[in-house]
Amino acid sequence: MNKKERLSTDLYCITAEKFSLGRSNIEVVKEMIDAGIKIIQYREKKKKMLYKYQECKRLREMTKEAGVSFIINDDIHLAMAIDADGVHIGQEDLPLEEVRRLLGKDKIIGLSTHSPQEAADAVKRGADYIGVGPIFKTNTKEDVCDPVGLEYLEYVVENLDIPFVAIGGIKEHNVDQVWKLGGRCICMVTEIVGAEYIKAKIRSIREKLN
Ligand code: TZP
Ligand code: MG
Repeated sequence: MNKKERLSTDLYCITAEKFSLGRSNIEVVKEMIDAGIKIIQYREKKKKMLYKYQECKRLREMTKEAGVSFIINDDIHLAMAIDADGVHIGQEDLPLEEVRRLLGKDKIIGLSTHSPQEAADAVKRGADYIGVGPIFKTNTKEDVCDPVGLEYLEYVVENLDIPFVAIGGIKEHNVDQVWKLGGRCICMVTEIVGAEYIKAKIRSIREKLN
């Protein structure tokens, strides 16, 4: 599968152990894989590097075996060390060009964007996909900016030809608003990792998309 094919999937999941109701990332990712999720990002801001490395080694094995793309948030070294499929960076991380130089052309690089200007810039600089958000208000991310709203998503759908992931405050009850506008890859963090039954939650969200 090429990069574009790997990015054309309905749900993009992100780990957040703090919201996972006492379950480990290993347990949560296993549920996601069992539910048929095809792309998972490891995002843990507060853990020590050695811990993250060991956890990601295991997650890399699990995702590889299942044919699931595994993306690391922010940390290029960690991504390289475990041979992740790619990284997701923000506007204030290492510049995309440097990340590309370090990871090579075959790895997936995602960049968070919050405006048409940032999105156009991401396309020009060779991002493989962009994050579009936060669509709605969210408390999951620290120092998050104000919601960009559905207007920005609509702009991306209508004007850009790049895979994108809609993120931020998306829940089962409002996912139809995002889907209706053409958000074809959707990320929900707490709605999924914080669900009592993750597989049932994913099934139920998917029913809303059909
Ligand atoms: N980037 C933009 S919003 C966000 C990230 C990582 C957090 C989204 O979390 P939730 O729980 O789906 O609102
Ligand atoms: Mg970041």
